[in-house]
Amino acid sequence: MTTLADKISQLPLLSLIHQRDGRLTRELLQEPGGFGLGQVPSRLKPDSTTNMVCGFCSTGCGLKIHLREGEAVNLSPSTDHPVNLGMACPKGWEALSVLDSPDRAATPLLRNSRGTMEPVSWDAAMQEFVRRMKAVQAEHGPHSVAFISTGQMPTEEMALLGSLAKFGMGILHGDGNTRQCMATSVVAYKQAFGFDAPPYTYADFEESDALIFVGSNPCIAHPIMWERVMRNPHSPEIIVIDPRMTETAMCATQHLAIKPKSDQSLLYAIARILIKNNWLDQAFLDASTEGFAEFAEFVEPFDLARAVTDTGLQAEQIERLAKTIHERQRVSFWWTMGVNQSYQGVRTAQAIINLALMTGNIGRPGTGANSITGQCNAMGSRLFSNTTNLLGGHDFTNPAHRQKIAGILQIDESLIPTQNSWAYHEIMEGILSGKIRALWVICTNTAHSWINQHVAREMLDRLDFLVVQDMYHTTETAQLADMVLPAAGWGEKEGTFINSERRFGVLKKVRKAPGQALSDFNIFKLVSHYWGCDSLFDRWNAPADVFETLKECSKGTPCDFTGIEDYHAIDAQGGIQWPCPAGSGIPAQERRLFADGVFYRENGRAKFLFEAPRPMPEAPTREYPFILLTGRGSASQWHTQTRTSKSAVLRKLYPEQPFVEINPVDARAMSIRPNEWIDVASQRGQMRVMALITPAVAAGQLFIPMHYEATNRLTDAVFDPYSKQPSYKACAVRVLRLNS
Ligand SMILES: Nc1nc2c(c(=O)[nH]1)N[C@H]1C(S)=C(S)[C@@H](COP(=O)(O)OP(=O)(O)OC[C@H]3O[C@@H](n4cnc5c(=O)[nH]c(N)nc54)[C@H](O)[C@@H]3O)O[C@H]1N2
Ligand SMILES: Nc1nc2c(c(=O)[nH]1)N[C@H]1C(S)=C(S)[C@@H](COP(=O)(O)OP(=O)(O)OC[C@H]3O[C@@H](n4cnc5c(=O)[nH]c(N)nc54)[C@H](O)[C@@H]3O)O[C@H]1N2
Ligand code: SF4
Ligand SMILES: [Mo]
Repeated sequence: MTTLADKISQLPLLSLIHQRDGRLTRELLQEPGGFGLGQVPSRLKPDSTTNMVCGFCSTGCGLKIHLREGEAVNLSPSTDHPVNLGMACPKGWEALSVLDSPDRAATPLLRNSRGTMEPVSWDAAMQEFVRRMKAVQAEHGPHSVAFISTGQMPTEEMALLGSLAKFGMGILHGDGNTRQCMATSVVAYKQAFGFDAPPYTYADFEESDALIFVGSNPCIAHPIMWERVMRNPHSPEIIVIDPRMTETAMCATQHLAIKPKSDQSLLYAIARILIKNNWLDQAFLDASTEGFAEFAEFVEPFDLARAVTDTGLQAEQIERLAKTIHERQRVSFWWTMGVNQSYQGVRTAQAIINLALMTGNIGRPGTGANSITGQCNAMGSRLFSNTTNLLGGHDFTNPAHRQKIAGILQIDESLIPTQNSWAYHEIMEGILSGKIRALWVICTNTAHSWINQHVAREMLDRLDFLVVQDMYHTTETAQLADMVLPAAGWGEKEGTFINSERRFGVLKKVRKAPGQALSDFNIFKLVSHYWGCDSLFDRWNAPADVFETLKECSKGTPCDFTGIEDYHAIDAQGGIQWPCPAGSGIPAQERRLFADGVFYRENGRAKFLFEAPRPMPEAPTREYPFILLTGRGSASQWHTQTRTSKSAVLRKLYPEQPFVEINPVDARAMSIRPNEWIDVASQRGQMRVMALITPAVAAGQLFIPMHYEATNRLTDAVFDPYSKQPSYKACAVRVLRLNS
């Protein structure tokens, strides 16, 4: 039998590209930066090193790439990079090895009439792509085609995709996997501060004398941020608010193992204690905030007794935390997915922000209401992907903003949609209702990571045309696709990422992409060419050109980076944080926001926002008595594992079999033995897992990492009403023993 790999190897490499008008397509097959497939990058000397940022998590560690004849052969963490100071986690160390894998997508693939995937030329793929997308639009209207993008591509690629889709292809609905991750923080910050602006710098990890982590497990998810905490010389209190005894909680001085989704009750009770004792920064409240009196009135009923009932904590634990916040001089609050991925995530995040505001813990070293981002370029996606907002944090519904962006891009203003896109779940539901008929999925793995997979798969199956653009042709989503477009990955292309502390870092091409895989940038350029809208993007021949345009878009906004000259300037500085307006001189290496107490809202004040907590949408019942928590399982696994499972080193560092953490009390009650295979079932699906008996999870709760394909068969598709972020972290499940 001829395998797909055989067929790919039989394809002549470049001759399959039909030179429609010669010049353009040939150029697109040359990677930006002046070197083509198989050639050595001209400006990198052989047998030298070069620096770039890591492409996994949002920490943005600097990696020194060792080159032989211009090709990366090894890497080590950069010792002079301000983020990681010579450290890297296992994923960073293995970043190059995951690129070499037999399942890399090396040529476009098209599903044939027998239902199997056939390698085809770029020309055939592009013609088919355009023919079918346009046919869907002709039959069902322009908005029946949608796209889903990512927080893991360079900013310039996201901006090109968002602009191509929305200004060139007439697509209205496009969202990113950042909806699964960051949407809550975006909305929380916008409402409270007036702009999506995480205020901190990593030096704050070292300068705090109390760090409070809410729903955040940096030991596993952000190991190098955690290393920065470990360097803190101030004997800080480390407080972890997490239902589980996580690796981070084990290192904490206070662990508040709250009942899942009771954070608001706890945070409001703490606010009430601070108010009752007058442990407030009145001067800051008067000068820089709005709505405190209403907030003080609102928290009145959230007394200690109520908090004890709601959270399952002891009164002394809650009082001790309030006292710590009062007594310590530099208190920083950090939150991640335990807050964001909730049906009431926005108000929970704002309950954290409120504590920082009322105690004046913002704008000073070692303080802040700090959302930690997730993916390497989550921040780039939040500001420049043209999905939830118009390039540079602008608003699609604002005529002045549309005019500004149209002017900068030199395009007709009427090409810019005047409405916002549907959110991810609305796009998915649109498939179910027949309004969305074709979907283009770029750099994300919907058929594993989206909530409630049973329904998600059904939705993807209904599409007339599903295109997946990925590094690997084996992802769960690629296997459902009608067409796979082979993409270059980290290390095989250029651009910039923005990390969690708003720092731009540079990505470089130090490896050839396999076969005919192209950078996403060049795939988007090819699409624009075949679609017939390439004149819109005439000025964008390489990522650096987009960077220049985005700079202009950012002018006058809070994320203004007009002062960053080019990629070389970013490199020379070890990354540059926004804001960095032109004329501001060479920026300091570590900068935080709001040092002047002025926020981005019109009146310059931060706003207190609050709302009564709501009951868990799917509370445990007699039939489904456990609460299932999901999240990151180990520092060596990345999400849906398309990348990390390709490294033999990383594979040794994590349990290959899906497992569930279960408390010894529950295990004993059901006579479950260690490592026994059991089934965990929710109302929506079932999953076979190995029992890991551990007191790290409380009785009545279970934890399953998100890295296994079946985890999201269990989760419940409910969403925060403001951010529309999925509530991945809590649903009701039961345990079934196999042989009982
Ligand atoms: N190794 C590794 N690192 C990663 C990633 C990865 O896949 N692997 N992914 C990256 C990405 S995109 C992201 S978004 C981040 C995520 O980083 P984190 O948010 O730190 O990781 P999670 O494990 O998803 O969730 C954090 C914690 O929330 C807790 N939690 C659940 N429910 C509640 C609740 O109701 N209240 C509170 N207070 N806590 C709760 C869980 O027990 C869990 O320990 O990690 C990034 N880093
Ligand atoms: N149950 C549960 N589910 C969750 C979560 C949870 O905590 N619990 N967390 C959610 C969160 S926070 C997140 S961020 C999502 C992550 O979910 P996904 O985004 O689906 O996860 P990844 O595995 O990172 O998928 C990225 C895909 O892009 C491909 N890729 C990598 N680099 C490139 C590139 O440069 N170009 C192209 N075209 N493709 C590339 C990879 O091969 C991979 O298939 O999962 C969410 N799902
Ligand atoms: S901590 Fe994050 S950015 Fe740093 S090496 Fe690990 S995955 Fe890469
Ligand atoms: Mo994420």
